[in-house]
Amino acid sequence: MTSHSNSITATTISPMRIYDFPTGPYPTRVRIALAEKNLQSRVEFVMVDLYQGEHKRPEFIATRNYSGTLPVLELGDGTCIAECTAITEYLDAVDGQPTLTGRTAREKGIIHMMNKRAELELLDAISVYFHHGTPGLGPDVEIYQNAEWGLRQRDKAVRGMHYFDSVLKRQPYVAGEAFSMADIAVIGGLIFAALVKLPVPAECEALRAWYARMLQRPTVGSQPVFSALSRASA
Ligand code: GTS
Repeated sequence: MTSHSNSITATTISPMRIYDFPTGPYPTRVRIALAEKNLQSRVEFVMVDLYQGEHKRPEFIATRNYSGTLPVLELGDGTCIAECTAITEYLDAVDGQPTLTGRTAREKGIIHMMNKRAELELLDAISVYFHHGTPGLGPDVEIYQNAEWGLRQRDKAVRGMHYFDSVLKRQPYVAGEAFSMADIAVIGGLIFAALVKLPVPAECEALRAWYARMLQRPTVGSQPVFSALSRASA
């Protein structure tokens, strides 16, 4: 007998709105997850201007995301889900094709671990560098900066690049044999690295080759951040 209780089809997906900054590394993670599942057309994207500090306004903090960050997924009933990992897990639960967070207990555990490691060792570290070691979002938004802390996190991120290089020397994807949420998190890290002009060291050949391969994926290469990056480097 086939049970339908857990298989929520695309037609039953609740209306979704994403509070978004289209060229931001974190919002791009959710954009990639949506594209992998071909769900973009089911989502209304609402731009929140980070450089104007719209994500720090009391109304946004009170009603959308206490942490004052993007992206935020808002469901039809008004429920707001922040954090890229949580949003990706939600999307996997409503539409598991393809799965990005793992099918078996082992896959889920490894993907969650590698995703967290990508955040801790690379993406969040570069984000801290951006907000503390560079002008970040500008003086009106960056009300406290600690340059020393920012620079330490930049160095941590470079160590993280070497770590992911060592991972990708022995397997094709960040969490093993298949593309997952953990690859998307490392992609987010390398997008942020490009935005802050922090190059991937030349000796990290496996990481560089993996990234070139990721950029060939239509769900990745088509994201607006990449056209913004090429315009900036032209
Ligand atoms: N842990 C959060 C997540 O995974 O969603 C981090 C989200 C985050 O830092 N988002 C950035 C943000 O809101 C967006 S972007 O930098 O990628 O564009 N930054 C603004 C701020 O003030 O921290």
